[in-house]
Amino acid sequence: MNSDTFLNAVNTHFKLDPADARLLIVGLGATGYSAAQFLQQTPIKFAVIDSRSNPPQIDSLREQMPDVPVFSGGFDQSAFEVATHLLISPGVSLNEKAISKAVRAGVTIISDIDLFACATDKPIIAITGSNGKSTVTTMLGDMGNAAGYKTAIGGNLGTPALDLLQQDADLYVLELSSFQLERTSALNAKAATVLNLSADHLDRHVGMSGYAQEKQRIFRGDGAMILNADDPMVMAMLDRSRTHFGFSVREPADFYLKRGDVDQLMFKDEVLMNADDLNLEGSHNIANALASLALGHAVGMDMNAMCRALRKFKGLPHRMQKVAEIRGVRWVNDSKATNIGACIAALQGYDRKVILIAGGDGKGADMAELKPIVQEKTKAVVLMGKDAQLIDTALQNCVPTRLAANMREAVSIAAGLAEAGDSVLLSPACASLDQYKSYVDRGNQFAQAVLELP
Ligand code: UMA
Ligand code: ADP
Repeated sequence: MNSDTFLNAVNTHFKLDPADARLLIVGLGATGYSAAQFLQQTPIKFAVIDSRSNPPQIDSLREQMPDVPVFSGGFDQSAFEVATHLLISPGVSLNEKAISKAVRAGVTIISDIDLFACATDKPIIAITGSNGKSTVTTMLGDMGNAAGYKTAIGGNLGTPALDLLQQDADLYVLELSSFQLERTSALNAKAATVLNLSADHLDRHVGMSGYAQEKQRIFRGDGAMILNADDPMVMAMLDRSRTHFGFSVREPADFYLKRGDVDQLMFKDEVLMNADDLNLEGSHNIANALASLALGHAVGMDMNAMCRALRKFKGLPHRMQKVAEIRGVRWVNDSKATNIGACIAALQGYDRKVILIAGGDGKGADMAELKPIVQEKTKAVVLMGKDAQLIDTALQNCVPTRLAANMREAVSIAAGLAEAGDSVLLSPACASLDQYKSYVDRGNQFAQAVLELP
């Protein structure tokens, strides 16, 4: 797309005219840096601010864009006062005092996703939900490429959306978090989905309804809606006047799992493939495959090519990943389970007894929701991290619990409890940042502790 078309689009959506606009990028992480690099190629004037004294990209930014004003070490109100538009990184809450004050004074909020949407005329597939986003985004990338589209994948997955514009793609697949969506208004995806809704990030959103409302923003525009027919909160978002497809692992839908001697993935009356041909654990991954097929179908991908890609898909690391089988005990790393919904989905897939390792930062969720499935599927729970005590209280009178100071101790306690035929599952239901650099670090420490067991 040429620069005039982009400038017209931002002017139409956000009254952003380079002649008088002053844009402030709030946050200098991956998102802020990608926005600065993108804006540097346009006539739009901008500055950058970060509350951290040494934000991750400050040296590169100063070196590459010496003329761009950069403020760090706090949200200085004066920087906000001259801004007409704020591009706010997802890690920064809209409730920050300086931001609320600027909004009251009439400043316009935009996101990197808005700039991206204004900068491309290629089709976009947009994916959100409490769980499964990264898996479905990656599946669609593989499917798109198998179906002959040059497909670029990113967003919350890791590569900021604006960086994807450097790739010569003819289809973009974006994973979007509730934080990205709450500050995005110009996206009009050709196909979009909310995969599921369960409690997450309730420390940043106003209850479940606030969280659901942010997720629903993914359906702005007039593209196809792909909805989880098994999730009433998602189905409540359906607009029947639009093209829509449902997916279900429980009952017939546009895309669904037909149970029988051989379970099959179906599109209406057509058999697409056997469920066993997916190399993935758990019925939640069948739901992910069905959602991916529906999204791909909505943008015109060939069904056979999509199924071919699904058969080859091996799953992502730190999601139900088998680490080892030691003396009949299977050790599974599901460190990416950073909320209750993911932990419940993980446990649901088990038909043998599990010793669950959980805990970390619960982000304000009600841990008592874990109680029924923990009672049904686990033998014992080993807890660690900031909210260990809180989860322990929530699981009272359920199964035996033990507290561990760190991963090595958690693994050693679990090894002492497990007998041949059991599984030990790290599926924390919590964020990792209280004790680890990331969920990847947490998963790696788990795998290392398991492999070093005597
Ligand atoms: N921060 C400050 N002050 C600032 C700016 C940020 O303290 O002025 C802190 C934030 O509170 C946060 C951290 O810095 O703890 C990073 O925030 P950021 O907005 O700078 O993050 P980016 O580096 O831009 O990365 C973001 C997404 N991060 C978050 O939403 C926290 C990345 O998702 C995403 O891959 C990237 O944009 C590209 O789109 C990560 C994530 O954890 C994987 N997402 C959450 C999740 O999946 O649960 C939502
Ligand atoms: P996200 O990007 O939404 O965090 P991931 O694909 O990274 O999703 O998976 C995160 C966690 O959720 C993992 O623990 C995974 O096993 C679990 N999970 C994946 N898909 C689903 C689903 N459809 N429903 C519930 N849990 C899921």
